[in-house]
Amino acid sequence: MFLRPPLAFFLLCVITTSCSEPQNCEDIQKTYPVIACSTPGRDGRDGLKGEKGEPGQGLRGLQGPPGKLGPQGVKGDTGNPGPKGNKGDRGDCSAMETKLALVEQEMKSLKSELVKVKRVQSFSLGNQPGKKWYVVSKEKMPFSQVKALCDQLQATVASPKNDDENRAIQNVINDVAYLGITDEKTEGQFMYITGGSLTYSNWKKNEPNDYGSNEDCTVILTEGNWNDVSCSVPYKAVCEFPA
Ligand code: MAN
Ligand code: CA
Ligand code: CA
Repeated sequence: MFLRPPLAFFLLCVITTSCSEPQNCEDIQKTYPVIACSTPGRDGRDGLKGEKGEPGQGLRGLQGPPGKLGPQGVKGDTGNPGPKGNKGDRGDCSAMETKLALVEQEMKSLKSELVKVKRVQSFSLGNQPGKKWYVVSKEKMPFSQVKALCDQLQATVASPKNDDENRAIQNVINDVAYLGITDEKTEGQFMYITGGSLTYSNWKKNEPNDYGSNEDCTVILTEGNWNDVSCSVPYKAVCEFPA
């Protein structure tokens, strides 16, 4: 069956316009009256990307294995000290106490022995209570040895500070003996070897004379007066002990 051309054209237009925009169709119709209304247009450009969709409704997968151990962290600050502990038990001190009592008894006995020994010694040396006392050596020796000897006895080389002390020394010596007085530091300036300038002297007439420019030590003569002598010549030692 063949439709007549004007009817066929009309039907074609009706079919094509029903599935496309009327404006486009009219435009195309104006330019291409037959072809334009019967051919679909080309696809347009892709639109902008849509927003992310909601998570799916499917089942959640199983939890994976734990990850690797991380690196060690930085050491923290020192904590506060803990509370003080309770006092411990009293140990067994009985053995120690017995020993202590024994030591105390021995100390008491030694002290009374020492009192006796000191009394005998004082009597034999002719010591006077409250006064310095002196011990004389048997041997003669240079001044350096005299100092060492008195040091060893925890004493000093005798240094009379007044007539009374000078006489006490004179009374114990039976020969010339060194005193703890020299001018080794500054020639002509006699001083105590323990320090300080002389506060008392008993020089023999015309002494000190620094004979041979080599006399820096002092001796006490048996008469009780003093002479400056060479420190290397041997004389007796007199050591002095406090009262
Ligand atoms: C004489 C005097 C003293 C001197 C001695 C030295 O006795 O000159 O001053 O110290 O000789 O041996
Ligand atoms: Ca001198
Ligand atoms: Ca002299």
